[in-house]
Amino acid sequence: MKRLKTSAFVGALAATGLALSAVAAQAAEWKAWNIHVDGYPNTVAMDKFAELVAEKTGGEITIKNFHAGVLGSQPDAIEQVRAGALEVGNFNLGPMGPTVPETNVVSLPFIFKSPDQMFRVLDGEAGEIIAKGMEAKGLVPLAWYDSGARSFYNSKHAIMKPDDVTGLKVRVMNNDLYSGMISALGGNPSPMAFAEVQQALKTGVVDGAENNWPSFESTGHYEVAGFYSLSEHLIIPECLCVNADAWNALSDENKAAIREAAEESAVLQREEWNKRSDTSKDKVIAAGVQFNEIPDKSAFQMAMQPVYDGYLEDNPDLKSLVELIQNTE
Ligand code: GTR
Repeated sequence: MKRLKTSAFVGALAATGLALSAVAAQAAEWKAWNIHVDGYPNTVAMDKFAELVAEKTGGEITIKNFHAGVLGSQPDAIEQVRAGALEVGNFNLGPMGPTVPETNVVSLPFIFKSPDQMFRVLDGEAGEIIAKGMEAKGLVPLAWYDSGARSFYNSKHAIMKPDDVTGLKVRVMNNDLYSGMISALGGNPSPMAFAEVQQALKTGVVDGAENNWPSFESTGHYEVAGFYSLSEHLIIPECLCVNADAWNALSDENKAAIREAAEESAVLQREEWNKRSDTSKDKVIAAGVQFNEIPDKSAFQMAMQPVYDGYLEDNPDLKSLVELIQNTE
């Protein structure tokens, strides 16, 4: 039997005299976590996602977005979506690494050649392995968002070679791989939540951090860290994820509708991302940030060998996944 949309369903129930309270069980409101502020590509895309989900499920599922990290830090939010306290999250795969070893592969510095190659990887077999790893831990990825490439910035000096990182206190996301990455360059890693970085830069608790252009700009970090050096050492995908139990409880019709909504939101996110990367870069340079390219990144890449060795020692069975990514054109 074809499923009825909510309004028709309510009408049918009323006609048969059933209690309306039974209807409430059919409709669900999902809470969604997002770290970014208004106008950020991911925020725009999540608002679109909410709009499309309501439309495409005929109001059976609605999404309430909580932007700007008001529901807490990213590592906590990942656990909350896994536990079902929240249903949806737009997560960077970086802070997910400690929970889902398969996702950690994307946190190996320089593993991707470009964001385009990253999306080709995600659309192929490696993407399936990563998605399965997430599902096994209670997170279903619906679509992949762009987050460009991350580069180093700091308040002291331009970075041209690994030695320039020596002695710098650098904020990293919560993941031992990133601490290992900074240590391998001779810096002092400081794992910290995103929301705390601005203050830590201001007070000198850290000298620098690393992120893409839009986050460097949207957080105001550029106001206190005036050197941005284009290392592009990490290209990390982000997912629009849903709690596995909430997902599995859906009808096939609603699953298809929500996946379609997620994919459409990802198309919008990637368009917005490209625009915002340019405007953010222009804005911070106009504000006086000294920006430098690093023409030869091979010394940085070579310095990352201990990070790869450590990862493969801990996860010998994921060697083929690393190679699969490295061999993807
Ligand atoms: C941003 C990313 C966020 C968060 C943040 C960070 O680029 O979109 O999800 O991971 O970086 O550095 O904590």
